Amino acid sequence: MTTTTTTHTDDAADPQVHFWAVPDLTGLDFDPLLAKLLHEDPVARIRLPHGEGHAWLVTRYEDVKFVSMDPRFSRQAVYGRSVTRLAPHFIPLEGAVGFADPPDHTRIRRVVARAFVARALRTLRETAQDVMDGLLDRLERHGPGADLMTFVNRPFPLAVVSELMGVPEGDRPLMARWGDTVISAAAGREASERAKAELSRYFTELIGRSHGTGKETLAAVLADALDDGTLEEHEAVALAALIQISGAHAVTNNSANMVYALLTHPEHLARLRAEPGVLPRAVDELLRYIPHRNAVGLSRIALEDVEVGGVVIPEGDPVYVSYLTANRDPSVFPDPETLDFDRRYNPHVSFGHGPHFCPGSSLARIESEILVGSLWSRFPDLRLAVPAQEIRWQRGALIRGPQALPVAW
Ligand code: FLV
Ligand code: FLV
Repeated sequence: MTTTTTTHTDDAADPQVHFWAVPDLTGLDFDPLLAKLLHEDPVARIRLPHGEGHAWLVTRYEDVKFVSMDPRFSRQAVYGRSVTRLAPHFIPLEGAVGFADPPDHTRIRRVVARAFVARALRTLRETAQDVMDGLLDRLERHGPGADLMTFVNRPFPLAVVSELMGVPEGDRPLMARWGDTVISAAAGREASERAKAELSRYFTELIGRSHGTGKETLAAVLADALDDGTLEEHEAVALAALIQISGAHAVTNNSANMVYALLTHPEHLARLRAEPGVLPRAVDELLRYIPHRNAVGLSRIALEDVEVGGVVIPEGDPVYVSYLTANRDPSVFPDPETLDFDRRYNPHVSFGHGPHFCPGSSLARIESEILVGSLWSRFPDLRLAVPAQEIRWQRGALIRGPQALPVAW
């Protein structure tokens, strides 16, 4: 968190570049460097543990929205560049929508938009509730002391996105393993790249056998898009991998953090129990409040000199935004450090902003509402089975979450 220098880069002598060692934080603690930058150096330069050189980090709400909207900041230009970053590898496969700019980006996104329309989501909501009811039956049979991560938070989002995609039940443990390896800074570059190659082979095969099946799975939609020439195969495969793996991994951990937040804020939990109608608003406030990830994810490259918050970012430099700090900007969110279920105006950016805005945000909200709602209607006295300080948190994570969440009722 302090400004340090290294000996082998151009930034070595530059005291203005913050070296971000990225600590393994516990609970819902907010990264102290992020908080400091938001208030003291809102357009800062940083170095992360992997990659080369420095990047800019933009932390204020309006600046974050500006950078994530403006076409002069390119995702395509990131591909193949060794931008300073948290993970030793890049998470998306080649051809992924995360690395695309318009018009390619627009073409790729349009294909999946169909999978997330209201009618499809109504069906998925019913499926998700059925899955949840089954998981809670198993939890009850196991009895108090059960780990909620094992019984609910891992299997639930995995099952829901697998139903959407058309991944058969028997293949789901593979998905979980690949997700944990790819979306991690701790598995090592080699293991992560191997898992990416395996994912790629898997989805090539799944999409390959979904041609002309008439099914409504996302794999079948992607097969159609290959047949009509909208997508190239590596784009379809990378898109499937990103939705399947990111979708399950993000909700598993974020919803576990929601459960932890409620169990450690008893007044908020009591309010939610007394007024179930508050649930959608509570989920949105939890989305704002929870520090979803460590450090920052995928950068953009400035295609020309661009002024951001009074600082000129030079052409060719990588730029990160932090949605976590944007969500805590006091000029938008009064008393931002307070979890407040009565916040009526809550334009948080937890799903990003601009063209790369999460396509699964509605599904993620549905999943979190079902998870939080069902847990306490089924187990009104649900509580941690160990003191909160004894919960262990994932290490070397990109997306933050507990290792286990032992509960009693
Ligand atoms: O999909 C992305 C993503 C998902 C997420 O849950 C957290 C993130 O930080 C990211 C990200 O940085 C880039 C993505 O493409
Ligand atoms: O956490 C990251 C991430 C998560 C994700 O679900 C998809 C992604 O593309 C990413 C990413 O690119 C960088 C991350 O740190």
